[in-house]
Amino acid sequence: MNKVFVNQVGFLTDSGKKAVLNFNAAAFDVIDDKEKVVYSGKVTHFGTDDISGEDTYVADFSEFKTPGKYRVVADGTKSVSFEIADTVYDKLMKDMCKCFYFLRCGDALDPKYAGEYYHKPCHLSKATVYGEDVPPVDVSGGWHDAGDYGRYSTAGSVAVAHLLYGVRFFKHLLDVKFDIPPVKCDKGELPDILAEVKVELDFLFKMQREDGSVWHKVTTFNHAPFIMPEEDTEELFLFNVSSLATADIAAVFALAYTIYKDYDKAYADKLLTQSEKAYEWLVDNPNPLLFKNAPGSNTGEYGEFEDISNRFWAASALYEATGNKDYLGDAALQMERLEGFDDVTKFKLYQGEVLTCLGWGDVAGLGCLSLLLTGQDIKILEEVNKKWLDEANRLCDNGARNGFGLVMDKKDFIWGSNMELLKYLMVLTMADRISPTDKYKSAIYAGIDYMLGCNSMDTSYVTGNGEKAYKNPHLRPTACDGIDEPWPGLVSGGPNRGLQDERAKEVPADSAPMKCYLDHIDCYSLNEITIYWNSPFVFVLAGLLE
Ligand code: G3I
Ligand code: 9MR
Ligand code: ZN
Repeated sequence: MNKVFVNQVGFLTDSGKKAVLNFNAAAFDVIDDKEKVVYSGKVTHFGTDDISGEDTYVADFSEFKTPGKYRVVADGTKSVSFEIADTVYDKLMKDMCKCFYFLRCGDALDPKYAGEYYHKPCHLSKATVYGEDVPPVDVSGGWHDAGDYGRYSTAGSVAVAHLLYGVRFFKHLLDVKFDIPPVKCDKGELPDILAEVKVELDFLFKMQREDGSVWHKVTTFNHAPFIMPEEDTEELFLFNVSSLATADIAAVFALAYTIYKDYDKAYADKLLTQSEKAYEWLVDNPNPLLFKNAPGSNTGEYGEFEDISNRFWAASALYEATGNKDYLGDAALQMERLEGFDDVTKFKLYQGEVLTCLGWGDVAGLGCLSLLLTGQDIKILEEVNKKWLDEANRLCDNGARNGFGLVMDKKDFIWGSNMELLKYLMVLTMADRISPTDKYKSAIYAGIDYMLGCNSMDTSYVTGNGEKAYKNPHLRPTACDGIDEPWPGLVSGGPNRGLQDERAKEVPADSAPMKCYLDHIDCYSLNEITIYWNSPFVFVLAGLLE
């Protein structure tokens, strides 16, 4: 079927603008909402590739800059409508940030802020410490991780990190208002983004034990069925301490300290104290304490193969926060260890340069963001700059291999592929700060276009944003709140060649990577949502709007 794929939200006036056609057309027009032709151009044949499953033709209208509502039309086939405006992403940003509020656990969501998506208080009972004969612990609060109701220390830390690095690099994030309950601070009220992040930080404090170490997760023994959060009253368990979780919170508390100190001195001091406490535990416990699910338990594992990248992140973040050279020495040491592994693929969960990995499973890239924040002339930064630019160039080479200009490789279409892309866009965003070039900018535009509908599924992967936005996230409240539409701003995991759930088997096995997707609520391996899939998009969009 003939299709015109386009970013369904739209474009900034000055950004690159294109639609991708899966058929040949002599020419294309951009028409306004009264069907008047406002721009015409010729399409360029790109051809086939190994990710999209389409023979593509590109319609570029970057030079058209007049704000308004438009469609692209070619040989009678019309795209969905989209907008050109400098405010075009305002709603998207607000929606994506507000999702964290909707995912809050513990105290009820207030109908005043949550509207019809309100739910009652949940998961307030104390949690049993698995395998230990000690009194149960209050770890209420934070955000539900995803479509499930688990709360996981590493995943939570990484989501917070994307948001807070976003704040550090792109100050205007502090001005985004998304209608959540106000929180007082020394200076009056916290900016919304900091008020929301504080909810998760407060929870992470509770996940830290007296000795500084951190429980890996708190969940029921097995995933709840499709019920509202307040109906999920099964026993909660705190599962084992891991050095992964301990290092990640050491890092994220140090990062948070650098921001909250300008708003709430006492809170910031507590962040730094607890960060250092976690770090001391790591120093006293140099051997990796990884994580495996307890036998028979099926909630998220978030297993990693090494904790070097986590220790590197912690040391880098603490160095940036305190200026203490001991941490810099540790960071350099961990970086050396990380690069010294002879078989990198054995322990890496993602494709690409390990020092640029920014997901829950490989966090060395987050450490590099802290080093980049120092802006200092330090030796390891040379290495970081080089690795980040090399990676950005590798990504641009990928982008040149398909008509969508998408920087992804076939191998990136794994569970949560949209995060693989968003991580790459974070790398390109930083590369463009280190060494600005149009090549990086075009790759970022192409990635955002892909997320918002310019892909061979013709689907926007953010709910409520785009005429053909997906509507059926694997998300328990959405599955059972009786409301037709999910709340807006949820980023889907996206296409996954692994097709790792029962329903996903309905996708033809020979589908192109970009088409290994189904907008079905059962599809947790293709269409779940998580806090750490929303958070990198907030970072990338903040960078774009800077
Ligand atoms: O590392 C390998 C890579 O070498 C290989 O090429 C590729 C192809 O299969 O797979 C890579 O591993 C994948 C791994 O994630 C790393 O990204 C696995 O296939 C994939 O199954 C695994 O998926 C994770 C999934 O849990 C299952 O463990 C997702 O990343 C992770 O986001 C997801 O997290 C869940 C939580 O457990 C529970 N809460 C919801 C959340 C989102 O679905
Ligand atoms: O809903 C769960 C989702 O959040 C997880 O990502 C996924 C993998 O851990 O598991 C989902 O829960 C399924 C469970 O694992 C097996 N029974 C069906 C559940 C979904 O309805
Ligand atoms: Zn809850």
